Amino acid sequence: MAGEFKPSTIRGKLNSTGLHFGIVVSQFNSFITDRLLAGALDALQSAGTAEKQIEIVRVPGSFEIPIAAKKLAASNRFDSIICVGCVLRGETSHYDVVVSETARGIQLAQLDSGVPMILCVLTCDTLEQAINRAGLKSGNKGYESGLAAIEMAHLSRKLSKTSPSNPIRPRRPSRK
Ligand code: INI
Repeated sequence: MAGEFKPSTIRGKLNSTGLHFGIVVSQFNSFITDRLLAGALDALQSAGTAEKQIEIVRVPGSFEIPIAAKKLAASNRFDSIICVGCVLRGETSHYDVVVSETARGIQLAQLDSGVPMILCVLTCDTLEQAINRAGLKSGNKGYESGLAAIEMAHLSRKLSKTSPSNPIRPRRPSRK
């Protein structure tokens, strides 16, 4: 019988000592985004994060989140950034544009900067759905995002240390 098959696994811890977090919050649908923000802060505080480890930036709408998140990342002061917004489907196709460009912008910002960004942007058909996902029935997406921000901050540090472009051990020369 083969022995136990246990490849090494890298994962982030849920302890925020020494980490700094940026939170970008859209003011559009603030009734919802304020609840998401409260959930994220709750998660960060439960993990021992102090106020001075967190900076909050408010933007007009979700569409403006990516530029603010990218600028925060460029400051090199943050280990991860939580992007908080709520887009509700209206009568026009504006919803689709805001949803896709916000998600795309956040993804580009994290890939360009290398700073993990957590997508806490609700995209819902109705206000009721959004209320449920902001703490009423289906948990609080903000809380989940706070935990994800801590985990990704750790993971990102670990992966940077072990990345082939920044090896902790020199790679073995390949055999010819
Ligand atoms: N912004 C949101 O965050 N949620 C919405 O539901 C929304 N709707 O429906 O229009 C919204 N629009 C504003 C947009 O994000 C920009 O702030 C605006 O277009 C100015 O660039």
